[in-house]
Amino acid sequence: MARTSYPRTALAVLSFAAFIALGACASGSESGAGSDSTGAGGGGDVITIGFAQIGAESGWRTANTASIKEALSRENGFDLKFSDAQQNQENQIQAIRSYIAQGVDVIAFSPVVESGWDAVLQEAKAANIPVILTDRAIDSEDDSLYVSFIGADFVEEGRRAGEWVSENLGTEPITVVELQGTTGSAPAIDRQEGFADAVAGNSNITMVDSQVGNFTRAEGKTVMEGFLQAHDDIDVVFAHNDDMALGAIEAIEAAGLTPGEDIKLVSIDGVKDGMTALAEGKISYIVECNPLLGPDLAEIAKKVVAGEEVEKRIVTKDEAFDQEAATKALPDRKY
Ligand code: GYE
Repeated sequence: MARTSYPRTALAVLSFAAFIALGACASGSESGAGSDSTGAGGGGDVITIGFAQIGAESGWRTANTASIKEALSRENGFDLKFSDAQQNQENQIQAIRSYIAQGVDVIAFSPVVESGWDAVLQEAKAANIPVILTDRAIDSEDDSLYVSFIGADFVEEGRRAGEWVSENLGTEPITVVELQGTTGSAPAIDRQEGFADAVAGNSNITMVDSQVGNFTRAEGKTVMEGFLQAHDDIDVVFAHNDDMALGAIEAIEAAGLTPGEDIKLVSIDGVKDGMTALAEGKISYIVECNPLLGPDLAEIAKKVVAGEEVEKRIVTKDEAFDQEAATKALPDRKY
């Protein structure tokens, strides 16, 4: 696999150019919704990093943003420029373009969807700005467009959820509905694939419906209301994240049914609200997805700027929880 490193001298020149550029347009404007910056940066040992976040769609994302802001702090040697794309790819592309124009040292982002990044990442490459992917992958033929990708194995997460359903609930005939994450996003595509793979060999399991809930609680609720109207025999909900499962719980309760008894739920993430619902027996099983990617990102960014080789792929480790394990883990849960 190709490894890309950016020599220290090239980056020093780049930082200097950025410093000049920033000086030339002191009032500088930043595009993209919700942008903020922690300082001028560009000179000395401070690493200027532009982070184009997806949005604030879930508890997972909130924890992820907090981790990134904490790790890429002034005290840790970073000048962070942060933007929130509100789940819109165009906003994210604009934010990345503005980081290129500002001549930041490093660009990092979580791609909202997998495809459509080649053009803007070619521009970053032409400007000699290394790009680090966090959380979600891109679908591109050209893996020289980024230096490293830090995130979980989403296919494996889906598979673990599917295996649990198959072994624990698929011992008798059951119907399953699926709440999908954002269309075209890596976690939605991969978790669907992993789950489908794991239950494929179990003839007791019938997938009766699968719709997009966009990783939000509100849409999870709306989609579940539709499922309940369309099907009167749902046994299990597989939600691609906790927030959609929590929305589905609201819909199930509003319909006079008991989550965990009449309809069982399985989800992915392991955020506090999800783990609480699991401890209460409303959700039956959660596969964890760790959102605390800030420290890994800080380490990789420092290495890249120092011209050191970095791992092309860093896979984060996930656990899985049932009711008992969630009850035990909750008091020390960081997010
Ligand atoms: O599972 C979901 C969030 O990309 C892993 O995005 C992330 C997913 C996470 O909105 O809650």
